[in-house]
Amino acid sequence: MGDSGPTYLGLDLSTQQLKAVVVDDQLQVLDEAYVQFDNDLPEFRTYGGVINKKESPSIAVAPCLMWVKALDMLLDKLRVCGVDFARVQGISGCAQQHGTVYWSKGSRELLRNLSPDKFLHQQLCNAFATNYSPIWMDSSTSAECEILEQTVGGPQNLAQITGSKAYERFSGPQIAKIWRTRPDVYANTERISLVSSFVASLLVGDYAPIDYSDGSGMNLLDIRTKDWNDQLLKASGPDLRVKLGETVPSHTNLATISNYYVERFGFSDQCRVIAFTGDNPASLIGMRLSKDDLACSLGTSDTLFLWLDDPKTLPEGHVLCNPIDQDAYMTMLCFKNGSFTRERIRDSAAGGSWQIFNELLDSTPRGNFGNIALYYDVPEIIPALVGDHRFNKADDKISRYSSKEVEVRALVEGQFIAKRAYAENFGFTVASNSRIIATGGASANKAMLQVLSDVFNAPVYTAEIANSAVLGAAYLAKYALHKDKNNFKEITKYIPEPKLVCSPYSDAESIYKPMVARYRRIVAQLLEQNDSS
Ligand code: 5FX
Repeated sequence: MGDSGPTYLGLDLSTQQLKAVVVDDQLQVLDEAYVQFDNDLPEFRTYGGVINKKESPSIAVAPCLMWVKALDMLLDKLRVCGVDFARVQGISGCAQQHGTVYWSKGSRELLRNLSPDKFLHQQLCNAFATNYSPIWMDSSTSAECEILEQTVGGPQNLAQITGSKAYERFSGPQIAKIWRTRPDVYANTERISLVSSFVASLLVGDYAPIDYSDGSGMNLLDIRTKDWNDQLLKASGPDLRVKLGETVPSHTNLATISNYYVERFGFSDQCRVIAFTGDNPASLIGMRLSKDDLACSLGTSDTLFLWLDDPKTLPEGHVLCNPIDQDAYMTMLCFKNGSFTRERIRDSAAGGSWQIFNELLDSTPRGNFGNIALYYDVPEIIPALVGDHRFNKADDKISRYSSKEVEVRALVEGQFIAKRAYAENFGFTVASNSRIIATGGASANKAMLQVLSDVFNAPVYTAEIANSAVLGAAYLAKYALHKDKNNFKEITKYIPEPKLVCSPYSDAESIYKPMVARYRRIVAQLLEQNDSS
């Protein structure tokens, strides 16, 4: 194949940067580049890629023209790296979920007539009905959440239809807020894109459709029929069906790349653009999660990903359409108290040393002498609790443990027992071939992964996939172009398998199964106390 075989380009427009990865036909990474918004585009004055106003901290927006400018810059960076764009057969991408872009009237014509002689941002500076796109960190739409839930008879019904109860960051409430508070912006909007379909639009030179998976993060899409729910559309703004356009499977081969990129960067005029999706569905692809696996990302916040054959309605957590298998689903469970909470206990119990933390962890037996605890620095999403809650063997609530090692194990076991309980609620059970795939910063800590393995009674694997979302986008590009001949497994067969790091001890299930049941009772009690206080 040498230097002349086909390549695929994956993009990821995340909160802080726009990333690119070029892979060869065997999906091995050839080149990578990124544009960091704060440093590379200081004129937009973002902090972490976001603009927050002091006077209204719940509002979080990003300048969409910054994202436009970043695309030209990124392609220029790749060219400087020596990327031969003529070899790129397919491009796909992903983006931070939930953010919305409001194209102004007449913008479709601008997109269709992009001139290769000018930068994109020069040509699209008047293309937006609002220059500031609300993003996933915005939490200013409580009123709209309430309206959407009431429209369909409550949060449970909304979750049943769209896969999630109303969340302030979700696009439906965000669109409804624009309609309610800035009717002129709404009226001047020709098309609403998600951040993902917005980048795809720039590449095809036309409005690109929203894919089912990213569309599941809107509180507007019926995840079973894959069509917009008319009641919810009506509650979010007039003529919204037209403004949102049709929805498509995530692996849809959309169109050839716009002539702008052929002339300006030397892409082939045959290069295909595949639908873009959300960063979380793209991560599921990048991790190559199979049906019986569970992915556990241990970072600032911890996230679990599961493959679901059928959607399940639960009060918390998100069910999204699966980006690879059109008939399947995925679930995403976010836990806010991840590494900061682990670091707090490391600092208080182990003087800030991970090595001492691990020694303390290893010096206590599985089950921690019957002690069980929950630690939440910030209000947790699931369960909705805050503060530290320590219990002894007799289930009495106590204010502290007598030893540091008990405190350390209580933290780690408590975090993983919670994950098992909520994964089980979504139907996860360990099968003989199940793997727990650990990613994120804390997945380098073997002592902690041993506890993860014991709590789930399943082997834990790690994969060196720091950039699972952008890689997932590149894999999606190849998959979409070859799915008629090969399934996803065959297409990704060259990628090294995750490495086995820990296996459960033989007594693990007898210890942790009862602890999961105890955890459920404790949480129910704490929630009940909160309700009555
Ligand atoms: C998921 O629901 C989220 O809000 C975040 O993970 C964003 O997708 C981050 F980009």
